Amino acid sequence: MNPAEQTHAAKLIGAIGSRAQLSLNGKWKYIIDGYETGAFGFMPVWKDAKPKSKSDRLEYSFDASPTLWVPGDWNSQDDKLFYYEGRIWHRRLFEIPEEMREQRLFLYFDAINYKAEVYFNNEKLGEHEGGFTPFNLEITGKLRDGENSLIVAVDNRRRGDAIPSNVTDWWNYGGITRDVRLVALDSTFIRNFHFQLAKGSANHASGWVELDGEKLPESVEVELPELGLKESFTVDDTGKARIELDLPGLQRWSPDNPKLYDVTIRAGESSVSDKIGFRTLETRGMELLLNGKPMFLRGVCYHEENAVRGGRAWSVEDAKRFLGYAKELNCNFVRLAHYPHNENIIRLADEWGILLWGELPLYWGIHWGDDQVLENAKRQMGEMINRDRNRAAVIIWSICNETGRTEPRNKFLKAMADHVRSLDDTRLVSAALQPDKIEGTGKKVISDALGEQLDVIALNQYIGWYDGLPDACKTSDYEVRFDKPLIISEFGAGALFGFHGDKETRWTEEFQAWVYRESFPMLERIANFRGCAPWVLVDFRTPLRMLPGIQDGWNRKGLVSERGERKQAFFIVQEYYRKRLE
Ligand code: GCB
Repeated sequence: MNPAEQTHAAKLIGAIGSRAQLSLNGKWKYIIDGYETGAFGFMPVWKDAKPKSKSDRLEYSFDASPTLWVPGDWNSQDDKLFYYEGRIWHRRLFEIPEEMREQRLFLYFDAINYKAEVYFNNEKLGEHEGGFTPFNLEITGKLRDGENSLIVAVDNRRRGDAIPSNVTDWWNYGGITRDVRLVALDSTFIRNFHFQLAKGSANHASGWVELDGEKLPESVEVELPELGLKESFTVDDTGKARIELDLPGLQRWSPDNPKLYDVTIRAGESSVSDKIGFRTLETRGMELLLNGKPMFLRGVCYHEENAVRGGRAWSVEDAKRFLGYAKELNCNFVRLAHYPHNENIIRLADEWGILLWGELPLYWGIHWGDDQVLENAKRQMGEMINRDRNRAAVIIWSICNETGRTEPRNKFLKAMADHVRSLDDTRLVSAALQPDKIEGTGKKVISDALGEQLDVIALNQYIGWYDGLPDACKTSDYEVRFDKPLIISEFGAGALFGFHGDKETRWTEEFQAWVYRESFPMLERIANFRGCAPWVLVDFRTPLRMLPGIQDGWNRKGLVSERGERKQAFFIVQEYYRKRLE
């Protein structure tokens, strides 16, 4: 089996939550491999050998090693791993239930940051690069009776040619940060499917079903019981079927009515079910249209972190807590910054009616000229899209954040925009850009050539924080040189919760509130302004922010502190969005 092929995005198993599975979450043994020798040196950890006699020399032992919880980053689980960047070997032993043994079996990892090498029963299965997207590896025919051994080497060292690159303004949490599943499937199974309203149509769905297996049935059946629909579609000899289906009487999904339909797809003996919402999405000039109606995005940015507990967020409970804050703010939109977030939050947004922006960590200093980096970016993008392609909540795929304007970057990002559209033409493509100043005036223009490739222009802007004092908002104006909608994808200021003073004093809640008060009227003057997302919902950990007594390792631009306390600015944003609802 070719490992590169196995980790290819197109081969991802979709609707993973509804497949027959055994969770491999729980306590995993771990061995720190500080000099990265566990795969080849005198300490071949991957072999998980046991001493055969008392004179045997073995210089490691998983059995005697401590444990980490999976899912979970290592940094927040053990003080001595807090700053660790390197390789850690993880091991889980498990038995395979009798009823699964005759099926095709896959290991499915929701995410591992950053690089993973997977060994099963002492054989290397494959590798995966990219810390925030899922991948799966087949283990059919490799089972042992009794205990099976799954060993994963996780390496979170930063690299210039990785995605993201060396420097980010967030914590580089390492580990098996999301669920691990053993998935049992039929010999021919439905690997993935796309089923959404066709671009430009209010009630006609189109898409595809992709089968995997040697014996292909002649057709697949798609059923939506609530609409009384059941239809068959022909399977071609590559195992793909095209779906075209009218949905009469459809209630379209929207934040006000997040209606999801049960959809079942059958292929021979195999079937898969999902809950799917259907909505249209388009732009017309400066307008952003959901189900044909202009909309304004009342958003907020969120890092995938449970600051209150410490560490990466991953669970349904985490998602409820943080989308709960967003709801309280009167949001209808969340920018999931700066990388693909876990599937739980995306599915909850589908249920709760919150629109989402999904993003790839093409952030700051990427090696744009490197073809392998482009391949890596395309694969990670494919993995995110293949996981989320049926989620009505997701409306935007963002291809980068604050990237310097060079020719190689423009070429790379044009290739990314084309790639996204080739995988999914039902959503909008955006990117967080930065403005240009016109010297001697308060005017700033958004003229980045990348704007040509985007459906929605997005701008990170910090007047009042990095750029002058909040008063500057009164005399500053933005002009968007594209006839397209604009989202302010970041704005805000830092404040330490509970630190009070006059509004001129940096880091006070009053200063932060002042920035928001001044920002909204300025943003309202921009003709294309169709939404905004304050930076950021909750204070988050980052090694870039070390100011003692104020930051202490936290970016303080949260509207909510790391202990869940709401700052003054929270209520200003909440009130602005309440008025926007009227
Ligand atoms: C930005 C970045 C974001 C940072 C933020 C800040 O422009 O996109 O990742 O955390 O500014 O706080 O400066």
